[in-house]
Amino acid sequence: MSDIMPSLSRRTFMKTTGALGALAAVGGSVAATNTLFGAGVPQAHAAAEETVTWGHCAINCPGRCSLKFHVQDDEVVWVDTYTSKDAGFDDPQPRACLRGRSYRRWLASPDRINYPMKRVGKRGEGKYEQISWDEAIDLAATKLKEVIDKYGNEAVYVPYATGVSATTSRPFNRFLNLVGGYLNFYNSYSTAQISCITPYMYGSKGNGGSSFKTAEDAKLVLIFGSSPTETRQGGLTTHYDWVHLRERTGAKIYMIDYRMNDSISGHSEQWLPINPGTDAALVAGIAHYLIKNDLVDLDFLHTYCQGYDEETMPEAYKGKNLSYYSYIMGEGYDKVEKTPEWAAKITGIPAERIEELAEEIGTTKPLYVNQGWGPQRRSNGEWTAWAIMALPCLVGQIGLPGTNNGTREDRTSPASVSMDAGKNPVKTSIPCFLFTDAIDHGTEMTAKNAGVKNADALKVNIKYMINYAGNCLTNQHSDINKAHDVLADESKCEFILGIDTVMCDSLKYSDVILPDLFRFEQTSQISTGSDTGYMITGTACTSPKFERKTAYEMATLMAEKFGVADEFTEGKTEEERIKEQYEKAREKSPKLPTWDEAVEMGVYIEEHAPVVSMKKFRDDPVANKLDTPSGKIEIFSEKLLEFTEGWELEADDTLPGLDTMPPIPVYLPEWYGVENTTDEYPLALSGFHYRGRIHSSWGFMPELKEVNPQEAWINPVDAEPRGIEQGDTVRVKNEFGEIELLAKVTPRVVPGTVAVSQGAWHDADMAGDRVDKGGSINTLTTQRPSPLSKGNPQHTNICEVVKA
Ligand SMILES: Nc1nc2c(c(=O)[nH]1)N[C@H]1C(S)=C(S)[C@@H](COP(=O)(O)OP(=O)(O)OC[C@H]3O[C@@H](n4cnc5c(=O)[nH]c(N)nc54)[C@H](O)[C@@H]3O)O[C@H]1N2
Ligand SMILES: Nc1nc2c(c(=O)[nH]1)N[C@H]1C(S)=C(S)[C@@H](COP(=O)(O)OP(=O)(O)OC[C@H]3O[C@@H](n4cnc5c(=O)[nH]c(N)nc54)[C@H](O)[C@@H]3O)O[C@H]1N2
Ligand SMILES: [Mo]
Repeated sequence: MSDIMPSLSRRTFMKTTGALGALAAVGGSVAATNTLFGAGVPQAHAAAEETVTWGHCAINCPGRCSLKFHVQDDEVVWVDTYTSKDAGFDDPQPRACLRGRSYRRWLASPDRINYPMKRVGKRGEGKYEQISWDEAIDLAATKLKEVIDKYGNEAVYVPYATGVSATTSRPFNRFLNLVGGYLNFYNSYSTAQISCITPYMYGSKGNGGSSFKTAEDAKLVLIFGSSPTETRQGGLTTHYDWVHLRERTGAKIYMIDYRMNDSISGHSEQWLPINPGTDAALVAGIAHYLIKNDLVDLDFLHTYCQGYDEETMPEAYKGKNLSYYSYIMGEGYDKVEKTPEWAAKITGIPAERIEELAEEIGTTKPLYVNQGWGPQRRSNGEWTAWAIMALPCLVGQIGLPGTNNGTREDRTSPASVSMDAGKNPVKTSIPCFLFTDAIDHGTEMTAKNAGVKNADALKVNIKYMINYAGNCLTNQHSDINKAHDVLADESKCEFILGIDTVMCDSLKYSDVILPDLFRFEQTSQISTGSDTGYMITGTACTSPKFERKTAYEMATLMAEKFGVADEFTEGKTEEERIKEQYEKAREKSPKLPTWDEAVEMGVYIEEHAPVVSMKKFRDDPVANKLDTPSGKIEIFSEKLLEFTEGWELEADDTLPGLDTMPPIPVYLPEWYGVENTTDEYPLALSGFHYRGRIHSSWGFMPELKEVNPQEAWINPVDAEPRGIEQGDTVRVKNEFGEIELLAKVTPRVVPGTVAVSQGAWHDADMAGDRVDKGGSINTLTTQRPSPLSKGNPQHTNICEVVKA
């Protein structure tokens, strides 16, 4: 570009063609004047100055990239992003992806929510009528008072929701904390299983992974279930680090995935196809080969780890064949030797290939083992994640340059301080995935059967919810048909307040809806990053349109009704709060620019040194003990055994022959997994996060849907006997429901498994046949949680596929 137009920057181009640019923006009025140039041009538009404000994506994407809003006459006329004009060509650039650049379509969409509304149809029907702000807040506050008086604050809940990320994104929690609090949740839908298991193994100190930059020093890179090209999009996220890694490393790379994901397309030799949910079996088969061929690093295992063999078992468990070695060699637990042949049957990877890989793993150093969160968002996810983390331990590839501890890569961001949401007087907490149970039969939920924390049991069912920026009531939760039945029953949850920008499926269950402004329609700040960190400071691109308000204003109005507005605001506007928080961040990190500079530059970039996880522990395991009970890496966890004692599990949650959850990283066959398909539902069905959306966000936009159709990936081996061809409309069904979408017949998915991206907009006649024409995989997922973390096992399903 600079070679062709050396002196004409985009900005000068806009200035010199100002009148023409304005004409394009007001096509209708131009036509009416019947002349393109001269006196006919509407005066106001011809004179319109373009202003540019910075903003950022606030959706739950690791990118949260920079956006530039070009505004004329208080209307956004186009959106672009940080470019090489804002930096040098070689500098890192947090550019937005196509979704971010399409924001103008969303912010000015005919589907945008403009007014407060109240429900006039049944829950889930989506029928609403406009009401005033006064009436809306009055309804929401009156009902909240009633619920608190009748049931107590534990009946109030703010469900998991990730549509807004910024330093002031929890105003409703702050408000509720001032009026007695609400039922807490723990876990996330993103990482319930891996976040639960990792502290048992590494403690909290060994938790983080090594950065991708570190992997540049590796000779072998193994990535289990991660696709940075799809889930780390944007100019300066891990996708960028991934591309660099590819260019710079001399390492061999393998990606282990049940589908050939976009990160390896064009590099098919790097794809190691595996049956979903069976990674722990692959690791066990590799471990067997390593043991048989003296390739394990016994020095490392004996110095740094507990539970590998008898020698490193805790005293009370010696002599019982409970070590990892016993499990692998067929002496403990199930008494089955985990040979590569055994693993081959389960994983679908030939035994010779497993042996070759094991040989490479045993002889190539440094080894960088990394996992995404796909393998753990499953019914056996805690043990799968643990097994993958055990792999680098077996060969001592932890804490050294070029290695990783088997968790996801490190990400660093500039210092930031979030709004103080206050203290919640209610301490009881539930796993976020179990909120529909807590609505339906909360009082039956206990610590032992449902992971209730800080109380033995729930005292009341959930009766009131504030659903702010989330589609997790139905679309992003599981078993949409069951969720619908629970939510549609007004005697269960008595009131739902919904705050969003479009009518997503979950919002249709709201009794009152409030119209929100995007973060780029108000002052906002966010810190994020990957190997490089960045911070974006944005200001309102236009004045608020229609009757939309900020969430901070909405929470203030609710606080007024309860007489706690002064305590809520402390006399501060949201912008004043953001500035105050920013000054605190600058105290932590004095190199941050001043507020005014931050606003002016919009994007602040901070380079970080590569991180080698657990380096200190590797250097000196005595001085830098881990905070596990043994101070070491625990491949056998006594703490897990104790914690789960007396838990009530459904029978097949346990490994055959064990009456508790295994305290070592074994392979557990999944319920609803490849080993548990049925005659009726003979195929496994697994999800993934799609490049076309962030979850359900952007999922309604026709232009993006056209580029990124909703498809069921099916191998030709499975398609052919079903008479299914590329592009056919198919139905995917199981005991929970039925969806309709297009077939993508492709060898990029393993035989026996169907892949459907998560996040499509649910679209079914809920009073009729309930067939979901939107193709949302959550019509087919179960609400049964994974056993230990009580997390969402949304990638573990079985199905049948037929031509529609
Ligand atoms: N474009 C886009 N980006 C996103 C998101 C989005 O919706 N769209 N969501 C964001 C959010 S909130 C999150 S939490 C992250 C999610 O990030 P991840 O959880 O890492 O993403 P997934 O796509 O669920 O899984 C990653 C890969 O694992 C594979 N996989 C699934 N099951 C298995 C298995 O059993 N074994 C193996 N080996 N592989 C398996 C999938 O095919 C996929 O390629 O992404 C973030 N980024
Ligand atoms: N089957 C299956 N289900 C999954 C997953 C999976 O892998 N498989 N992944 C899970 C994961 S990891 C996650 S994080 C969850 C995510 O689930 P959600 O947190 O529900 O994420 P989104 O679907 O993006 O919904 C965000 C909502 O916020 C709204 N929104 C966007 N901007 C604004 C704003 O400025 N203000 C307001 N008020 N609203 C706004 C959007 O319109 C949208 O309705 O989904 C989970 N669900
Ligand atoms: Mo997530």
